Amino acid sequence: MKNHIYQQLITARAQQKKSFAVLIDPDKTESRDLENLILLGKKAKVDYWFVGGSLVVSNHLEQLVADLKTKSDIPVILFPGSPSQVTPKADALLYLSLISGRNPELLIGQHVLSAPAVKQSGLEILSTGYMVIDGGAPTTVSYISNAAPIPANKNEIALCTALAGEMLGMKLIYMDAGSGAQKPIPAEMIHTVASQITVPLIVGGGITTPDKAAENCRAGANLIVVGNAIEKDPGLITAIGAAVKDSSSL
Ligand code: 1GP
Repeated sequence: MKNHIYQQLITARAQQKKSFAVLIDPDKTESRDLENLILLGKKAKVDYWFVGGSLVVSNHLEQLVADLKTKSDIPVILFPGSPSQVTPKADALLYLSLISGRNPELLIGQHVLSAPAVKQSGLEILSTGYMVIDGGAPTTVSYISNAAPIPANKNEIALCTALAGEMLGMKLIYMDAGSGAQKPIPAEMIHTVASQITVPLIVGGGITTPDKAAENCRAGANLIVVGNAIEKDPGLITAIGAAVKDSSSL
């Protein structure tokens, strides 16, 4: 089984290098915007493209992944809201189990149904303990998942959830306030979790400024994900990318 990207993440964590992923929602990206995004992403040394969304209505996910693969050499990691968002054209798949929720379908049910197709895809599988943190207002992920997010001030719940995920064998923990969250995850919660787990920590949701990205890195995030803010202002890739890289080895 491939584990190239996981090795990269582990090495970066060991060397205290911070990574930056740009989330591209297939529903919100036209091909002319994509050219510009790719250009900016290459210049900013973006580490990964994440592709997916809680709800993808269009059917051009595959084409989007194919375009990213031909026009850039930045690895493409699928961040699927459902099994229909799996394509072998990508490099890896965040195999998400919603461990902050109590919806059995998103903990294991969908995985059972899609396991043969996922295995056949040949993608690098990154088992991920996915934790949704309250971002101040309902987001698509909190609504679609039909599962309560972890309250933003309950650091101990976040910690115990992440520890349980790690001990169950998950290779990554992803703390997400949800796309377009009003409030990103508090640095204190990130620090509480990051200081106790030993697997790479992904943090996203509602990050709109380079300062917030840097603060999250200092708090212990290993990989920062930004989607919405870059959709609105693609130029932010440069500043956020620099802030993340500058936070390495701090
Ligand atoms: C959402 O973590 C990602 O799942 C990114 O969130 O779109 O708010 O940056 P934003």
